[in-house]
Amino acid sequence: MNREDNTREIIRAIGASDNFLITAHVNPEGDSVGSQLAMLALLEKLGKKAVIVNNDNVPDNLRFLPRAETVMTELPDGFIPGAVIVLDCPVLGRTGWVSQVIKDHVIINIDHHVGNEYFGDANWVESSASSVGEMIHGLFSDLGVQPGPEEAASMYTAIVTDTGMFNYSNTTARTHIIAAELISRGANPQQVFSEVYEKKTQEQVRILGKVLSTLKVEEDGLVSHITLGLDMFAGERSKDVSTEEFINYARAVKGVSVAVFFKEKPESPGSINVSFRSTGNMNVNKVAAAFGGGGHKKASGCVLKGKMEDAKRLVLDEVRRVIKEEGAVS
Ligand SMILES: [Mn+2]
Repeated sequence: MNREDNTREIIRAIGASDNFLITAHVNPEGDSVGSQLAMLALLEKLGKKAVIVNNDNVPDNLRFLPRAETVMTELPDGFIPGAVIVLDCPVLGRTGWVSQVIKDHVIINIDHHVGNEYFGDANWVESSASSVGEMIHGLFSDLGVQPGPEEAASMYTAIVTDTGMFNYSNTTARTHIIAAELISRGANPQQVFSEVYEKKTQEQVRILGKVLSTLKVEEDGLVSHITLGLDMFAGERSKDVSTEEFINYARAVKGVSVAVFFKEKPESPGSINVSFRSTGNMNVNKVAAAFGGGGHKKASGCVLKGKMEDAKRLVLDEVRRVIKEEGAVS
């Protein structure tokens, strides 16, 4: 199916319901939250009702987004959606507990991950899109709805965060054209940059320091990894620390092809979150998939239950195996 067929299917499915539940993947980041808020506004402009329900809270650095305070982590009492819109999720299970309550509803799946499982009743998967935010921007155009300054800010944030501030290989001329249009509609690049990247808490900077000191580089310089352990939060007043960008430091080491970040956080002890970044030809989606996770060729993640040391051993063994198989170069 081409893009028109896909969006037509989505537009038909949106037209068939009056109230929606919008959800996205666990540990939502800029693209998930930004595209959810833009979708919420779009539905309301179409005269429909919608709520956003996620497995986890909106992270601190995204709470500046207009209406971020309306995002819930529980189903509103007695709420029965006509349809559920799942954004930025390659598999339904990535929505966390939410997957259990939505699985028997009409599902509209909008995503840009390679390997999306087309789990929806209507599916629109565009792996060449930089972000779901970019896709929602297209939906505004297709439906003839003008984004206001609030939605423009949300979609701009989605694009900025998923492209690493227009630096990753998913950044295209089209991405910049859309970003320019969103700025002309009221998105403020200086505000987005400052809120998303420059308001670090002292706890965040101290924990970053501890995490960086764990850096290891192995396999002739091809693999780097860093670790965040529960013990690193000892003595810190706040344990609510955004660690999403820490992996960029491991990724920035010269010569590295694959960077891995192992995290065990106070809110989920016994759960080891693993993030992968690839700078070269290696497909880290394969590594994450071996542990039930997923993502993109160059950015992916998975969760392992158990002890940190066991998770590290299993994951690094798999990284080595995939490197051998694919002949990684940085
Ligand atoms: Mn995304």
